[in-house]
Amino acid sequence: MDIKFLLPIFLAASILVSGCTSSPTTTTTTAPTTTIPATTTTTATGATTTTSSTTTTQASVKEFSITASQWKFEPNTITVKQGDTVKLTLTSIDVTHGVSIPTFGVNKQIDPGKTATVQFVADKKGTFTFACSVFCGAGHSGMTGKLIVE
Ligand SMILES: [Cu+2]
Repeated sequence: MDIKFLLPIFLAASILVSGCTSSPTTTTTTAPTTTIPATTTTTATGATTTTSSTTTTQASVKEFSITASQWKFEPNTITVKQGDTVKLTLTSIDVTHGVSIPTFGVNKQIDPGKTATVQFVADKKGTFTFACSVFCGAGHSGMTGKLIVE
């Protein structure tokens, strides 16, 4: 084998290698923000707003401070108007309690010495029981209150 014969091959090979490595196209692949169109499922019936009460109920924010202790809520009855945004500020003066109002998707733990807040829209009329959702002793099952939405 002659060196003159090998040289062009070597050169060609080195160009190829350098050609590949010298241009590192650093494409920073940022994840394309695929905006998934919100599938708005419109009800076939066409949303007909129900129950237009004769008295124009002014929806407002109703705030309540509730103290939880073994084994009661104080106050244990709260009354709001349908459509009101209900804001509950809950404190426990002894052990860990909780508050659960399943109809409105409320379930919050109330740690002693801490303030827990929950907010929901009382969009359904009726009398709903709220209950302690964290076992807190012998009287736990009777630790309930009433939410009246009129
Ligand atoms: Cu409890």
